[in-house]
Amino acid sequence: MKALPTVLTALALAGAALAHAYLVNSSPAENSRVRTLPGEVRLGFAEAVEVRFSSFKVYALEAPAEALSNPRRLKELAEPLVERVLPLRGDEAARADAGLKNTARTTENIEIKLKPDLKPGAYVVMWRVLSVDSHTTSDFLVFTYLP
Ligand SMILES: [Cu+2]
Repeated sequence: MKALPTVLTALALAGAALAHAYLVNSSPAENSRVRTLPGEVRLGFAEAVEVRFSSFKVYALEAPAEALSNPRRLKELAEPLVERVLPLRGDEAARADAGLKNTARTTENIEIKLKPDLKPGAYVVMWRVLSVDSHTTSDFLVFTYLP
């Protein structure tokens, strides 16, 4: 029975890790193809995020045509872009999004407006969120818009 406290500690730590604001759902879904561009991207997080201290962006992803049906390749292409542009400020003109619809200070459900008339291709939705438990989480997802 000596191992029990260790197991319980491990479970407690796992519970703390799970409390982070990780993504639980999105629309468009990760790696999905949409034929019609929605007006906004929706992200659902496991716990509420502090909207003002979080960052959400959508960027078009430069990708060769043959990569558009290859999620792994798109993810590889997206990684350096996310690293480069997620920390940027004042990059509104380069982005495919037009800011957040959200007005509440904290929420689990983020709505990112998309600019109208976006071109077909791959898009990266990226975020760095501060959750209400004070943890920061960063991630991204890719979807393709191919009418
Ligand atoms: Cu957390």
